[in-house]
Amino acid sequence: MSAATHTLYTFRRCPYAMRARMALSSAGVPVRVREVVLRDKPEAMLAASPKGTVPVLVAGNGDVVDESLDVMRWALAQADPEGWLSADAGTTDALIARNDGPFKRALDRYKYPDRHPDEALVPGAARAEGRAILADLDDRIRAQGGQLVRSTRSLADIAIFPFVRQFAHTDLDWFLAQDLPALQTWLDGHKQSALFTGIMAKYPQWAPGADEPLLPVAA
Ligand SMILES: N[C@@H](CCC(=O)N[C@@H](CS)C(=O)NCC(=O)O)C(=O)O
Repeated sequence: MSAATHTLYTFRRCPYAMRARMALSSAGVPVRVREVVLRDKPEAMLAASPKGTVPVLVAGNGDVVDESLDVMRWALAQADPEGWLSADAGTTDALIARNDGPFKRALDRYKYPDRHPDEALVPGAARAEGRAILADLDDRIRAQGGQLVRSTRSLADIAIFPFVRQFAHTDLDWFLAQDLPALQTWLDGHKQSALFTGIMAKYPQWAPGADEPLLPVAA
């Protein structure tokens, strides 16, 4: 077994952590996984990154990378076997910014309307806002022949797919009834990919001294 020098604080169901794990797995970077429970964050994680969000990567040289997109880029800078970083950068950045901004905002209000008591939420408005973005993604995937920026997966697909998955699963019957066939096929493909199923392995909560399994490396 290769000695892993890097540590990742992660939470299995967090979409930000998912995209970081997928990039690390694709790059084949040896990383030891520390599964976090968000209401019981380990002191070592907070010492490394006091802002208290996952994912947090602590590199072997002591560098701390605590934004998911930075973790993705850090991983791909070491190895990028599918050329995820070579897809058009302007399109990639714009798609990710819209995902992390307006789409995430709509997702939160659609999935957790009770968490926004100060806002007069119009029923159905958040879902409609999200759907408009999904319709644009559907058009793009059709135009590109399979993925968001080109025919094969790249940084934008991996950064965005965990959020689309969460939106779809909020009411899967509704999602599947929408006329978004290219997006539905795209989502299904990512959900079934070896890359995704590999990084969704379940681990018990980490505590100091506990096992630190290696993140699976994509074949
Ligand atoms: N901008 C951050 C966002 C990460 C984030 O918000 N993660 C959530 C979980 S999905 C979190 O850790 N929230 C802190 C908490 O719930 O205590 C990134 O891209 O890494």
